[in-house]
Amino acid sequence: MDMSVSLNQQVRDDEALVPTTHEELAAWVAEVAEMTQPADVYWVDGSQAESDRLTAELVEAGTLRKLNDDLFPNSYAAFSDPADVARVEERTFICSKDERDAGFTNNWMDPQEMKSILRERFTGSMRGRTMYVIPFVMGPLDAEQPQYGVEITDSAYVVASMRIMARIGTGVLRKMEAENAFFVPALHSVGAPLADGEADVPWPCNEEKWIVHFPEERSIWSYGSGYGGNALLGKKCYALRIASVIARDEGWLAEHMLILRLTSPEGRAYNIAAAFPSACGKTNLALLDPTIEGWKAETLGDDINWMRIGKDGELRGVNPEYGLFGVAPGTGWSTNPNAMRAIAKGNSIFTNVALTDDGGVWWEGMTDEVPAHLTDWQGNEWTPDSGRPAAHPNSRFCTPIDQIDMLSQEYYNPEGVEIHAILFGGRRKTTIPLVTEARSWANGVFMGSTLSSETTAAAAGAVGVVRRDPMAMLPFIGYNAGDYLNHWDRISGQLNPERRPKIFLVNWFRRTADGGFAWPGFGENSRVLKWVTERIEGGGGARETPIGYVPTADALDLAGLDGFTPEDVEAAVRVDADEWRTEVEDIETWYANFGDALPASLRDELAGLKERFRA
Ligand code: GTP
Ligand code: SPV
Ligand code: MN
Repeated sequence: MDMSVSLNQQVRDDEALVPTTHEELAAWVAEVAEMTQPADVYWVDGSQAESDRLTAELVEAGTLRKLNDDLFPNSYAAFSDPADVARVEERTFICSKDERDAGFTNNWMDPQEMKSILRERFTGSMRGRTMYVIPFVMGPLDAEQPQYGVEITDSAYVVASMRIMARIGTGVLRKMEAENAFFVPALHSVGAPLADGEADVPWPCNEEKWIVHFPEERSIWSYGSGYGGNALLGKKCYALRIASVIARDEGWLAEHMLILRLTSPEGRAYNIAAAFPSACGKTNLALLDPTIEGWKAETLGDDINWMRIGKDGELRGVNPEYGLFGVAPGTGWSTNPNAMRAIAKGNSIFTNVALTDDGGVWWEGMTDEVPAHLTDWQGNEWTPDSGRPAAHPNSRFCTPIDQIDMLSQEYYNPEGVEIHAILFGGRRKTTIPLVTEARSWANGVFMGSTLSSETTAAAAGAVGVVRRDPMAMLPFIGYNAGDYLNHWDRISGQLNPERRPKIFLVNWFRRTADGGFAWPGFGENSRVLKWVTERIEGGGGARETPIGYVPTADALDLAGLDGFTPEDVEAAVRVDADEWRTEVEDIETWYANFGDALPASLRDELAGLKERFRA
């Protein structure tokens, strides 16, 4: 195919356009260039020199602000369009051929119809911009079956961020070529073409946004947004929505989970995976600073966990990401010193945080002392009595994962680690105890499938509304949610019963009558995890309740936790029958959505729960 004639005059030459021997990739890149009509096509090699050049260009364009090197070396701040600050679930689609395969939790449109809408939007959408081609791999490149992707984007901010979040560049491309491997084509445009001579804005985007997945093709088309999960397509779009479909077909699990290794003073290591909805504490738990004597924590992952069944029937988890895209507000020297140390090493991109007068960044909760003067995320003067947050509630830090001092060496292991416990957790002011151990594996899957949480600023829309969020995957299941629960059920059946992880439900966000948190959280969560490990070993004081086992008042190690008493533990783990009867009704309503697709084991679990509250 000769595309030189149909391409914009400014495309350098055919050489620049096809620097790959991977024929499908070359053809796709040519096809996209023909449709989007960029001024230039550039293949991202992933090098430091290239990154320096791109960030310099972004500074020149006003997209990035270089921070003071003495405070945050080699780091930058970006400020988005105020209407482009979070994932847009209303604009996210799963376009399976059959509507049934998208299920009730997803927006759906016929793939042909969607393609024709998208082709129209993408036609000429990159005019006046450079089209970047980013080869990447999710998970280690030396995995048995590396999970390749190629993102095409017209945003250099996306390139710079993808370089932190995923393994990218020429090394990946060469291996992909050598294997003539399948890759997920992930197409992204901010949807803001530039006319000849038209000046650019710091954060180009389009009012109209489309975040679209074609599960059968395993392809992604994202239009109109430059933000996080909408634009860094290796993350939620690939590693959760598309990967969940691949996982369904291949017999594994792609989950919205952190992975933490906790080692006891006796040297016993436990790998704990935890699924919490967006902005509900994954990164914080993944970087836990234990407050109990002699316990050591190591990070394996903070947002995504791909789990396969090992040769002995054990569940093994791998973090496919390469960086952290963490919620900034609430991340501070007292709550999360490990994250702060990683950030302080630099090489980070901050989005929608506030700027300090000395060229650093700040956000609510970073330091106990609030700066007297800041420039807020929208560029306005800010003082403590401005009456509004300085940083956007969903402002983020994007930082290489290897800057975490507590990163486990096992992070690099392509085989992953055996998972010993799974926690499901949400943000609930009432009803849900601090920690509950499932009565059985099936009861644990029930806990996951009925998980609920108050919505947060991580997605556009109302904040603080309780919704069901199965396995914290509600916005990320790339197929029918009923099939997803059946897939969990099927995987369960393939696990060695002796090696099946124990499952727990946690809630760091329960409130007391006076409105405060019922549990101090953060590093103190190590006390809850200690009890979890004791339960794994068959110990740990526990009391049976209708919903599962909760710690007895004296079973949580409270040594050194001043002012927190066993009575407070009792209040934090209380199961209120009235609250739970309402909860059970709500679960029944939730389950009704699944119709016949609900696994029988979960139906039985609900019946059992209802019965126990009746008794
Ligand atoms: P995503 O990156 O959106 O998936 O979020 P996440 O699940 O990684 O959440 P993160 O750890 O960034 O925490 C989100 C917010 O919850 C931050 O403001 C934290 O300060 C707060 N938070 C995290 N853990 C705790 C806790 O144990 N107790 C309390 N009270 N707040 C917490
Ligand atoms: C989440 O919302 O779960 C995130 C942030 O981790 S984003 O990358 O925007 O999806
Ligand atoms: Mn997340």
